[in-house]
Amino acid sequence: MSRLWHWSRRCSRIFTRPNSSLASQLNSVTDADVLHFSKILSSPSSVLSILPSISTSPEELDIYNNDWMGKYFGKSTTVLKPKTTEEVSQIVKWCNDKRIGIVPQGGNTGLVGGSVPLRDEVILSLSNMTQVRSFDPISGILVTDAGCILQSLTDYVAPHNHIMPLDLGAKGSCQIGGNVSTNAGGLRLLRYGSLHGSVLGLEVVLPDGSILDQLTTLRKDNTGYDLKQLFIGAEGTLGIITGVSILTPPAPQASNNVILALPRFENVLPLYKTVKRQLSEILSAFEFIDRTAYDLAVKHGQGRALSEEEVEGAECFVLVETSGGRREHDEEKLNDLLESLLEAEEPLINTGVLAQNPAQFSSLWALREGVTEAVSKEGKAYKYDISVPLSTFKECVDLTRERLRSKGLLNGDQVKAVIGYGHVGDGNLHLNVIAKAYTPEIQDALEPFVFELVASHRGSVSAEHGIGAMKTHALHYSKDETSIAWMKKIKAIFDPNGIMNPGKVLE
Ligand code: FAD
Ligand code: 2HG
Ligand code: ZN
Repeated sequence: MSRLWHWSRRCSRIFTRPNSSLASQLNSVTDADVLHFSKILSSPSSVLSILPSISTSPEELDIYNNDWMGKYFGKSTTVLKPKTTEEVSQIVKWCNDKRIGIVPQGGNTGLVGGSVPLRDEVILSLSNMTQVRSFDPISGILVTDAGCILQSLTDYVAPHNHIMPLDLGAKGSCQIGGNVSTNAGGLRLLRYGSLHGSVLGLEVVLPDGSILDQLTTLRKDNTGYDLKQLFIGAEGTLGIITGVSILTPPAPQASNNVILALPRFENVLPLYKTVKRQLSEILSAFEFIDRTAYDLAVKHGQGRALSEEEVEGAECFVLVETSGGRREHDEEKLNDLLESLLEAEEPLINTGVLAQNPAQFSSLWALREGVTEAVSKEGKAYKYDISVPLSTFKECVDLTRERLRSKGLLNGDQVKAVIGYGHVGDGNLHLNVIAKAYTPEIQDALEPFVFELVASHRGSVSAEHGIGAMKTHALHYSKDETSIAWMKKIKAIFDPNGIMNPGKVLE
């Protein structure tokens, strides 16, 4: 507990508080509320509370109150883990009547402080809602509880030769409801598009406790407004997603990948153009890692490290994945690509290392997916998840580094490294500043600097991780006044009492 107050005094911008007038009118959970929740929930282990009637130890609540990065934290006294939509509905109805704030929580892997309370809101964890409701192996449509972990769904559909339309480094912990609520992008977006396309239906408990049943399995349904789209990416501010209907694509017959070492960042764009042209329909991912990010991943033991010779003179790396229908055909295309790249008069790459077997395939991916983990082992990360023109990726990283240098912060004692990596195919750069600790000086050097930089390119301050608690004050850099005003009206219609994830997304 002392850490929380220590931080709240020293660094108020990180310990964000909900500041809307509605949020300040919300009530704390009382012991009478906890007794009521215990009656709603079928299993006694579904209620964790430090209040007298349950007396859970405060340490047991730590994992729910603290986020994945160790950056955001709340002081919730009570965590509820319902097993059914009906239980969720009854909890929400009670909270709405009593004006108690609710934070929906999935796998708590979010990177913008959206999944933990800002004060003492109730945490409603979906982790006990883990039933697959149906799967149609012909259409590939999966209907599932929102609390299912992404990896377990991938394992569930695999024997039917299907895959989930999204994949991300947090797949072992994040839940499908969390993925939908953040409109997670990840490593397959280039091929399978965003969740706005692959989610067919949702079941949502609305802030008054009513259940919106839009859990359709129809591919086509043009009957009026498509309400489910509002909840995709709403970060739990409009309701609690309890069920998801999602289209799973057939597993590709053949997948391959290659890591390419580039002498200069400037080669990334022409390389992307060449790769798209030559691989055309079998290209499924084109991911970028700068040299510092690569070195960090290797330092912290993520994935397959290239030999010293292979990385010599490389300024950055690109991971290319192919997914297609016939192995020989795809391998031939990939080999032709590599040959032409290496034999070009002015080669865009220094070298390319092709996975030779499934273990190497996974290991190359682990290197890319492992950057976030490596960053967290190296220090405390300030994460900017931005959409900017591809040609400006390096400039954004370099200008941020220079900014920190000019403030005298780029030294091992404060900022350790500034790195860039991300999804080139989606125009999404992950700009990470790795510090020894979160401090107000670094925060002030970075913001609004980074947001202004993004706005100068007409980019987005959140390409895929969302707004959460981190960027409520920065929404206007990417959305105009009219858009924000309409978002607020929509929030007020669904949640007039402001109980759903207060202080997140909208100020
Ligand atoms: P949580 O973190 O628990 O919650 C996230 C938000 O959704 C919160 O606002 C929460 O209130 C809300 N929420 C959760 N469940 C529900 C629900 N059922 N109903 C309503 N609201 C809900 N993100 C990407 O987009 N692409 C990536 O490639 C990617 N890679 C990552 C790699 C690592 C190692 C880590 C740690 C994170 C990564 N993320 C990535 C971020 C994060 O994993 C995603 O945002 C993920 O979708 C969050 O899912 P979750 O279940 O952990 O949700
Ligand atoms: C990724 O693409 C994730 O690896 C995480 O979106 C990015 O940690 C980050 O900044
Ligand atoms: Zn990402």
